Amino acid sequence: TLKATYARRAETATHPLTSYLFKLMDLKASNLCLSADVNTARELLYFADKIGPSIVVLKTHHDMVAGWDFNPQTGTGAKLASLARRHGFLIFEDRKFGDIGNTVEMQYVGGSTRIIEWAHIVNVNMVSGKASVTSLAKAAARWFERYPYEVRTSVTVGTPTADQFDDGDGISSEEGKDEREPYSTRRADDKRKGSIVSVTTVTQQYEPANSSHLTKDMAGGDEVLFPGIDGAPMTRGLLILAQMSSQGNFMNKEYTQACVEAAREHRDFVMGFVSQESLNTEPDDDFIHMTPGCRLPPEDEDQNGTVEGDGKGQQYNTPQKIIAVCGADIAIVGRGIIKAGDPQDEAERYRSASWKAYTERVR
Ligand code: UP6
Repeated sequence: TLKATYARRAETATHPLTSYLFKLMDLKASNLCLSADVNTARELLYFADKIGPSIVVLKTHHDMVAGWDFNPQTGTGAKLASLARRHGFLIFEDRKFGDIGNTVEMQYVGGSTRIIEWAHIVNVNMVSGKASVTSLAKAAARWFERYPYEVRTSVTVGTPTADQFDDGDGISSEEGKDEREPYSTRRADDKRKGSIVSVTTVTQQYEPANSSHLTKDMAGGDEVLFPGIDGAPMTRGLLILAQMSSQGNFMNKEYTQACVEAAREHRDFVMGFVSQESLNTEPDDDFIHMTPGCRLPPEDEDQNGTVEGDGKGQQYNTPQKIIAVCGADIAIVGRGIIKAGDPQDEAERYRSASWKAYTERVR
């Protein structure tokens, strides 16, 4: 796959979000992700807007941001989503989920930030085992099942009549009614009471928490999208953290291989990896790879020279090395851009260096 163009891979990718991302990359001539590691929501939105035109992915660490507005319709997540539509990029929350399956599920869909509502992509630190991947996949599927409809169930208590018998799920229901339920309504103790006689299920359209994630038609389409492309498909994707950039990290070959296996087992949800090189080895592998630990030497130095670490364990490679030599698809750059005198100019310098490395690779 190293020689395949992004345009070609957009046509063949299994995951709709990966396909969309490759399309964006081709259209914007960008394989750059900004790691917007800032302390305030104000700065985050500022960078998303200013650097948006140069990037295809905006990576966030929402838990380092002060002043995050949790309002699902007008808050920081919704604003980011709206900027993503305007400039044409995907939002990647670098949450590195790393707990047991049940916990990561709850962290993904719940809490006050409700990551699943505004982040197209999240990632997992698979140290706890493959179950964390399965659980996130299930959580996303379940979230979509009730989207964009909310099913309200009202339960009547009384003495059951013959035709109101339990159909096996512990709750008797009127025939022909939609029985999908929000997770909160079906409780274990309902089962034990045994006195529920009817369940009226009302399938009702509800205003999605973050309508800016919807495709143009569904959302009413008043925003300017990046010319030539529609809004992102209504789906969610996962990246597995398979290799790290930091010195002395414990992700050895065997561990990385287990990450690849987990990805292959969940092709409908796993888009690819955060890694230091391409991990596509089998003919069926069409995963996307994003690589952090990226920095360019100062403008007046050899652009393919080496770059020093940050003194806190971070190690850096040039876009040339990451994209052309190691075969990653997207270079992730944080401080290289954020801390520059002119971040907008610097983002363009990174975009063009990364794109040049890609064109060399596929040539
Ligand atoms: N990141 C790494 N290395 C990894 C995985 N993730 O650096 O292996 C993340 C960091 C940070 C960004 O959490 O957000 O990528 C890199 O930032 P920098 O470019 O400022 O070093």
